Amino acid sequence: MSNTKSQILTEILNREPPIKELVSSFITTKGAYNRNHSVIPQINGARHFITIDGEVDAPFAISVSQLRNEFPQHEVLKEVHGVDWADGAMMNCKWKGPRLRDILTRAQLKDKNPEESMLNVAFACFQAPCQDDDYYGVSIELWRAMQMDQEVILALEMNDKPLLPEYGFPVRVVVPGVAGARWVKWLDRITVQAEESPNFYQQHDYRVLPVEASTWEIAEKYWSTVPSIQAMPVNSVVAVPDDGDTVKLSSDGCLEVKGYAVPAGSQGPVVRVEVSTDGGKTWVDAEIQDNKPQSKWSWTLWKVQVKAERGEDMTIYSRATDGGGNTQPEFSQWNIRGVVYNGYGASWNVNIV
Ligand SMILES: Nc1nc2c(c(=O)[nH]1)N[C@H]1C(S)=C(S)[C@@H](COP(=O)(O)O)O[C@H]1N2
Ligand SMILES: [Mo]
Repeated sequence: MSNTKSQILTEILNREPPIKELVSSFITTKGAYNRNHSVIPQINGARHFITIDGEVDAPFAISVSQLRNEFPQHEVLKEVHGVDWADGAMMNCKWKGPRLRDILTRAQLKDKNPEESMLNVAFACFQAPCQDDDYYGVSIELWRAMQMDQEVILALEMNDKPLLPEYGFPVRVVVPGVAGARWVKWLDRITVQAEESPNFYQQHDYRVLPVEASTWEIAEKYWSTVPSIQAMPVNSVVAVPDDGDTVKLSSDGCLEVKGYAVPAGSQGPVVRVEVSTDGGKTWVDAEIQDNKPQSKWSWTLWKVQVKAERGEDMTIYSRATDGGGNTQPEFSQWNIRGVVYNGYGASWNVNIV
């Protein structure tokens, strides 16, 4: 079975730090990965301003120190969640900065019912040309930015320290539960507008194309027919054992299996993780680790001692369910960009001796 997540997991496993290390701590202090479509700009934070404009009555520009000093600072725990999964869910981090809603409110939104608005909020970074466009731009829905419990912030800090250059210094967008592609780093401009961002990364990437879009040429006519990816689906990963590991059964015929799981959008936390060592015929509940601080956004570490048969090339599956009752399907549908795969988590080719 050619399966996007297995290929991508193979890729993850070649990265630093190894996935086993990653699941050994609840808060990731060292970034495991970094995803950019441009070089990493070096910005002088003392001179950096962002502009807020578009469908507002009082557009303004604001410095980073004003973002820190003139608005209450809000903290949220969430991993960046790349849509190609390999890029995602690799760092469970604390982010801190003003709420986007407070900044938009100061700009006096023209829409007087913004929590149910049909408008969009576009984010742009003009610091460096990107692979497929001359700047990086994406958007989210205005209602998401404005609803208090969505906790969208402009992060100035990551894990209690100023952002590092590679993570967006001096200011990046954090949209809990939403694809990492919308978390714009090195933020320059926020525009309230009717349309989604016109940028390549909103219009021609980060969308789940239908199966018929089987070549990039055919895909061209489908991009505008499907929604942009916003909230991410429930997912899980088997970290221990790894693909290709040889593991020994305990004297009572058990194997320790560990991993992590993430909820769909704002429907967390993950409430159940099941593991199967017989190809999905039978499932055993894993123990959900009670890590603090737990939030509806954060990932869940899990582990279980599960009875297993000895054998070569065994597969170990995981399946997560979140607070909204969303469960991973066995497979999720192929798409040319290979994004948002959320079929069962798996370790492949495990030798159980
Ligand atoms: N300015 C800018 N912001 C960006 C990107 C980019 O290329 N340029 N990449 C996005 C994508 S696709 C992802 S997955 C996340 C990755 O964030 P991280 O490097 O902090 O993990 O940043 C997003 N923000
Ligand atoms: Mo990404």
